Amino acid sequence: MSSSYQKTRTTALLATAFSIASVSSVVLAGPGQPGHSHGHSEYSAGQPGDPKKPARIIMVTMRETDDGKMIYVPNKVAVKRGEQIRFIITNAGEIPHEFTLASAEDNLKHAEEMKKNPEMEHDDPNSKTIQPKKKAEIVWRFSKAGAFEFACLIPGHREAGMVGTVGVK
Ligand SMILES: [Cu+2]
Repeated sequence: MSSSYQKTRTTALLATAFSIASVSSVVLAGPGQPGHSHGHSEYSAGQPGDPKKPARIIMVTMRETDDGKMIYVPNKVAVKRGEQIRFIITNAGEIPHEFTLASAEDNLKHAEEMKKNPEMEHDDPNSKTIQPKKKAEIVWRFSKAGAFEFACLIPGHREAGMVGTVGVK
């Protein structure tokens, strides 16, 4: 009798402790992700995708050219609103490059910040720095219609041609 009472009591205490723990972890986690080093709380080009859901694959290659340009191939992508894309990005060049998916306005602001900190590397849901001969993936849901872009914000690279457009209809 008394051991059965004891067991019930322990279970109730554990349940209470568990619910307190889960409530406080929700509070601690807060509303957004801290992820981005420049304090953006939202992404301008849609939202991070869900790797478990279907996605159309788009392969993008980055490289330098013999005449001094830096390019993405392709540099133009068309997407349907709501579509999820898995970008598989290869750096086929000789130097590091990045792929940052955002509005042109955000990318230009971000590029200004990178001039102060050119060695900055990105590993965010919408932005990857990729070393020569390496690959990275971005799974992205284009939840908003509009014109967006992917660009390399390493100083001088966007100006050398490293910008591509994404049209979302
Ligand atoms: Cu670059």
